[in-house]
Amino acid sequence: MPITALAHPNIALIKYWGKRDTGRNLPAVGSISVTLDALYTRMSLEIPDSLTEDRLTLNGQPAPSLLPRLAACLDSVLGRERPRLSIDSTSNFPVAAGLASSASAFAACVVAADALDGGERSRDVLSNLAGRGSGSAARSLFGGFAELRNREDGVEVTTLLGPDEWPVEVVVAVTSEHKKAVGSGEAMEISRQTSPFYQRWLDEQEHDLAVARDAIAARDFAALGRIAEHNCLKMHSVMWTSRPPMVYWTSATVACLETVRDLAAGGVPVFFTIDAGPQVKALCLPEAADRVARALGETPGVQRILRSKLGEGARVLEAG
Ligand code: 2P0
Repeated sequence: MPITALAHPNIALIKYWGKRDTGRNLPAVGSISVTLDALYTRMSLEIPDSLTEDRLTLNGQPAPSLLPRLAACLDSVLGRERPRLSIDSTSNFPVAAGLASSASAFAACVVAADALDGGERSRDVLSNLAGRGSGSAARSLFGGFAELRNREDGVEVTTLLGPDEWPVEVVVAVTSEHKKAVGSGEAMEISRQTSPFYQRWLDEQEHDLAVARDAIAARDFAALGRIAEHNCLKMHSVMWTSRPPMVYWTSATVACLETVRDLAAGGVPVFFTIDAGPQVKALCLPEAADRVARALGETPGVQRILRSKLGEGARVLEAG
């Protein structure tokens, strides 16, 4: 019988960009994110009788190119002598297009692998294992507002507020479903090595984290929006000033920013964030969500709108 885990992607409000240790995939800075409820990756693991190699299907199609990273993640949980596995992964949103698909995939992977092995590991251990697969995945073990902090030997993620404690909503304007040209991991390394703003980015992160942490504790939406937009634009400034430059934005991305700014100028509680892709994520208070979704849906270049409340951390769906 397969074991299935479900994990949601998360969207960083205070971003992770850059690694302090590429070998162990440790982030250079802490980060704060929200875990989404409506988007998910569901991953099933099974030990078939006579399999000599791992096998991966993604949304029903064979996906051998994605197998090495997932196999390494499975090795990190189950050991290299583990049995060969049949892995079936399904996501209900575009993969590798700046929607944090690696976060939900690796979070689901470690939770399913742990369950296959008895389910004894703590959330802290699983979060560190997920982070080795993909830095942002460490945060998807936790729901609501989550903060990742560096500690000497790894990372430590905590829940700042659970999903029901401050029910903000996320409206995603999907402007392109194409896979991005440069993956985040490679792009971060280019930024670390070449952007003249990289050190300043590192130096200011503790300040941004503290401001966001306080805003979340006080449920001060406007203050959270100001620091999140600033942090996002600072990260993109680092990307733009890398050599070669990494510009993930399109004209539709810019149009969405204008839409969000116009709404905010009219008193609507909304702010934007953008990750390593052209999609714009608007965070808003629940009473504004219909209006924000409509305005973004009417913005030129927007292909579709995804809406989500905040969700729970990664979990096993069915065992045994
Ligand atoms: C984040 N991003 O904090 C930032 C903001 C994208 C922009 O974490 O190399 O897939 O696998 O550790 O986690 C995307 O990078 O990178 C990411 P790896 P990951 O959400």
